[in-house]
Amino acid sequence: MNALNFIGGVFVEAHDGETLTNINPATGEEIGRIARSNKEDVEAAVQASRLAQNEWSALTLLERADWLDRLADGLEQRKEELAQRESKDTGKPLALARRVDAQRSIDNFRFFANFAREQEPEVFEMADATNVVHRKPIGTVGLITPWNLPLYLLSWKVAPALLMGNTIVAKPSEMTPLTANLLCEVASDIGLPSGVLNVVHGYGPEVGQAILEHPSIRAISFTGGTATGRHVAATAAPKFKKLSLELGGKNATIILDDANLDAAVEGAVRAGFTNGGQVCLCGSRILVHQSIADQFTTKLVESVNSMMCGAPEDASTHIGALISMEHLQKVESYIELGLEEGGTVLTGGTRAMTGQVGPTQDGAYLRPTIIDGLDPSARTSTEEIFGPVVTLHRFDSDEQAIQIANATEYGLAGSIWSTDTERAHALAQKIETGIVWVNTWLHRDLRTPFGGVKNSGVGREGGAWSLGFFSEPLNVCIKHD
Ligand code: TXE
Repeated sequence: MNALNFIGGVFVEAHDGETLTNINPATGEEIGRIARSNKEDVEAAVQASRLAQNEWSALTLLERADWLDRLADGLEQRKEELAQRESKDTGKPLALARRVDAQRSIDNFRFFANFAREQEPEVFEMADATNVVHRKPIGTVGLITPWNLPLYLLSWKVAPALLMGNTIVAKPSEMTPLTANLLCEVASDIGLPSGVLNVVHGYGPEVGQAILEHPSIRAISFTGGTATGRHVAATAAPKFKKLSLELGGKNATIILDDANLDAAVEGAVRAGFTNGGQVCLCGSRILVHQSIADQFTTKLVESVNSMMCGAPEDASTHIGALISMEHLQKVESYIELGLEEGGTVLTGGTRAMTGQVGPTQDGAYLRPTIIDGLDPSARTSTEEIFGPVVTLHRFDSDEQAIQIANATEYGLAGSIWSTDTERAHALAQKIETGIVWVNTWLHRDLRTPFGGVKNSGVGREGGAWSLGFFSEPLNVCIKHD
């Protein structure tokens, strides 16, 4: 299955006819070829978007909301194919691709369509004047997205960007192109006006960089690694482009002394190992109160040992393949580092699938891993690993838990487990982060702000925050006669 560019409503090869290989990380097999684009392709996409801009932004908010519903309907009809493509592209369990990636991609379009219908005019009355705020389109916006939740994260940006009257030049990760193209196929089938949505594939430094630099692209919404995010900001900021950066995380799962132990273990495992730990929101550091640490650790190891590491299409698989062999090696290097820094591997750390003795030759498999005994300031405890690896830390007081939670350069998410929700809510406000879940994890109300602080990014998306980012407010103040 190849991935061509989608420009001006048609699927086309890259300008230079170049392609790159798409690998299924669960088998090591080539899935197909991907258009390897460059700035010529970005230029063509921008031109197509500009031709479509006036007609698209002339529609009303409600007319564009209807288009979002049509996109959701089209994805719904192809939901199983969406999940299959996502699982093949990423190596993630098919069941997870169905439950999370496919469902949330559809929900993203439906949510913003309905959210638009709830919007009230923004009018501010003065004694002698009326102020009316108009939310105008930015124009052509650039969307650059990563490989861990490919269409889930791309649709999270496409939906509000289209809703607010913008046209799009999007670049998915070069490792996961397939579901972006499924969205384009749906767009084509429903007759979305040509040039409104354009997708160009290829390497970040070649295509992504061209998007960052293009003078007609006036806003960039980026999700990816902090290092790349730093480069994105450095390139786009001097050009005064609007920027939304959703970057890495090293989130703390904090288990207080009064937590419901079974619920906390289940929550910590979900937060730590969902999608093989390849979610920026994952709870990759587990902080547990000294008084319950031994009991908790025993249950945690038992629960992690029961996780099935296996082929994505196997219904019993909890942990599929990681995104690539290179990424697997990066994750393994952190396990090595953890041992060098004085940690102890309580379970995992091997390449075998469940029930298998030797390493799995062709797939990027790694058993879920717990490293105990590390100093909270160790590199393994503070740098983003982005794999099925958690570090375990003990604390004696709430204050110490907060101190450890805040002791990284990141600040994206986290969770607190306690039977006293008031105590947990008060503690949550002391964590330097963007989102804290209490007695749950990844429980999402799409109206709420999503994003982080420090090296986890700049800005928020979600509900009104997305409508705000993807529009330029114009205030008209009318003096009463
Ligand atoms: O991200 P990248 P990758 C973290 C995680 C992971 C690391 C790298 O730690 O190990 O980031 O992952 C495009 N100009 N997260 O390689 O490199 C690139 O092609 C413009 C956290 O996926 O940031 C891709 O489309 N664009 C993250 C997108 O940026 C460039 C989820 C993200 O790639 C570019 C994924 C450039 N110079 C990884 N270089 C999260 N917050 O969820 C690359 N790109």
